[in-house]
Amino acid sequence: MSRKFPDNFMWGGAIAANQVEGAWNVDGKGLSVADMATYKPNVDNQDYAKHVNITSEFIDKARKDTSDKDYPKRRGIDFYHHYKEDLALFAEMGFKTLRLSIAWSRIFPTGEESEPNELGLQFYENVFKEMKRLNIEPIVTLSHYEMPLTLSNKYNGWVSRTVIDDFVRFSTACFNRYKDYVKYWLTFNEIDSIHRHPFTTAGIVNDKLTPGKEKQEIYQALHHQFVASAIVTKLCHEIIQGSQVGCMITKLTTYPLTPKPEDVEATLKKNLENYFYSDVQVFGEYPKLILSQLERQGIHIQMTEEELKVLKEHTVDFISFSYYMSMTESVDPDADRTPGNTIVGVKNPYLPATEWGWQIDPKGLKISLIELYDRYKKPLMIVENGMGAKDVVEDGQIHDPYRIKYFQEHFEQMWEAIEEGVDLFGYTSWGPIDLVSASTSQMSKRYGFIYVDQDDEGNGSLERMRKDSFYWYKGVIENNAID
Ligand code: BGP
Repeated sequence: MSRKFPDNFMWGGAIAANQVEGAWNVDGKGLSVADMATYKPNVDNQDYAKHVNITSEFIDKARKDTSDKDYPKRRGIDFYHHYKEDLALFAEMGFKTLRLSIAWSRIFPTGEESEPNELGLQFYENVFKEMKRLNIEPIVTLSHYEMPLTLSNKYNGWVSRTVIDDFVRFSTACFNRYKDYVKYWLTFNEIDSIHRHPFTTAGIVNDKLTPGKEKQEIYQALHHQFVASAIVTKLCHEIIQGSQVGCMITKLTTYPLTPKPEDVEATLKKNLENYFYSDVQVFGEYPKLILSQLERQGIHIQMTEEELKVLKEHTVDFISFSYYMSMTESVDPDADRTPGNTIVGVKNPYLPATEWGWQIDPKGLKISLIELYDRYKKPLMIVENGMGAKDVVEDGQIHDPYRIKYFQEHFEQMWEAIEEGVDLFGYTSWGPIDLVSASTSQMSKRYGFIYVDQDDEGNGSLERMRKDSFYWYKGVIENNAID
């Protein structure tokens, strides 16, 4: 049976500047937190705790490595110089859209300049022009796990309100320059992940937080991001006619491990927390239960009347999210807890997992779509989904049936959700071309339909090769249907 997707369904892929571009010090680019956080594969950042709690000492060490000329391919697959080739491959697969991000530190190297860096602006303009020529609609994330390192050093990133103005200046420069090319914008990638890795998401250095006030300051930083997001949503609508702005959250649909009421209650609380981030951006206000929960923990976010007004008046047009796995909750302290990325949850006995412990749950995607649509009644877009796996090259070919199976099963659930009435207008797989993993900096954790010849240490020819899944995805897009 062939299952058709709606006409004009936006099929494509998603990448992030700091995971593909490389060229970290080219054409005036400043250092960004991403250049520090996961600066070298298989070294310090293998330790989750270090990844999450970045210290000043860690940054100093990373900064020294940054000046190491022997590490030219650092952080990426040199998309900066290969973008035409890569876009051509995406076009060959029939991509209708590509989600990509702009490196803030290419446009404002320290974040504090009054004028943008022309060479940085030009790079993305070239990319968008090429995409236009290939009929690939861009979806642009303004902040995907990075910001200028200077802002992190000086202000401890988003902890300071000052950064809102810097972000608004950066976003305005982007809107003005790219208004003829970009209609779809996302403000912050996985805004909820500030608690999981505050450095990459918000430039927060652990030892610069005030002792005893760590949580308070992280929530304050999050509030500043919410406000910045609302302000730039307003500006985007004003500057770019017909523009559409979305929020972007990590969808972590959570199931109770058992029907025991205590497990169900714990799950309910988890899900309230999960919805908090999109609630603020879609409904324009903080959920009362979350505020009360924070108050009970002694956390008082400072918010002005004016900020609350901006939040209320400038909500998003659509909801986008990443979906890699579902979560399971239990009050039993002995329940089996599996590490997955920087998220630790209870192991669901019904689900298989990837090599990195991420539990694969296609049905969870359908559940997520239904939950989100029922709650918000706004168009949805899946902007990240995929499976990290180790691929093997045999006689110049890459057979990846596991990846095809993963996507096929997720697409079936998307189709069912649409059939049941969910307004899902697009899908971008994560990492349509192999790129550097955010949590591990490994190259060998591959997501792509396109293989890139580069190992964990940055060695390799950077040659691009089509995997079996490349032809499979091309077929899906061509038919706008799955078999
Ligand atoms: C998301 C991030 C992406 C991406 C993805 C896969 O949370 O938005 O940047 O990296 O996870 O994660 P990883 O690269 O750690 O496998």
